[in-house]
Amino acid sequence: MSLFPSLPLLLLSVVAASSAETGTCEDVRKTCPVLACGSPGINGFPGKDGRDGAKGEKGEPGQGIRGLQGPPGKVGPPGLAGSPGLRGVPGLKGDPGTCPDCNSDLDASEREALKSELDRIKKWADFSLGRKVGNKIFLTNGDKLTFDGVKTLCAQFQASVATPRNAEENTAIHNLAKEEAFLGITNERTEGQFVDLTGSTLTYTNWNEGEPNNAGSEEHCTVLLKNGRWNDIKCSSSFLAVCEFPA
Ligand SMILES: [Ca+2]
Ligand SMILES: [Ca+2]
Repeated sequence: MSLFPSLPLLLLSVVAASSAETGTCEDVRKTCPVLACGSPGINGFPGKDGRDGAKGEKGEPGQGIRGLQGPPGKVGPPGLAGSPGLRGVPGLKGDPGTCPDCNSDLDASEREALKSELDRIKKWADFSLGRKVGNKIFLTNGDKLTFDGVKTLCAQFQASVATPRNAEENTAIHNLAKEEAFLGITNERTEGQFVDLTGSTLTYTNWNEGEPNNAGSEEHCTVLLKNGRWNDIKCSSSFLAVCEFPA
């Protein structure tokens, strides 16, 4: 008999030694007695992801604790301007102002000296040029102007066209004017109704005989004649300018 076992016996010995390692291999060996069982293989890679499923129904509101309020959002754009408010009540009366050029710093003696000087100048004017009656003084510069021209001239000196309110003032103008002179009396606004330059109805008149006659339907101004009486005349004619100033 040989010292070495036969080949079939050797294979059976190897299979018997490894038969206790796995049940699966044993099961396989039952169907194939000559198959040698090895170690289990390693796991393969995971398969690809499946397709997304259908969208589920909306869930019920949660029951958890409400979170804290977030920070304020950004400031929005400015709105449209509102309507003006009601007028406020008047403020309190302010303090008296100052006027550096008003000579308010003149003392009593200086003011008295100025007043005396002014009175003296008025007397010069009265003596040399005009005629003072009551609180008026009538002056002329000798110009002959239309009625509008006389009004403008007098206004430049804060005066008005000479307008006699009584016989004494009429005489004063007559003595001053050596020529026919315009008076501040017209019916430019309403024919037949002579008024003074403030629009007031006359309380004294001294019309010449037959006047006012509105000759040619164009006599709407008044001139003092050389006899001291009045005549209505065209305003566009030129006569002596006499102004009256407060005295
Ligand atoms: Ca007239
Ligand atoms: Ca006339």
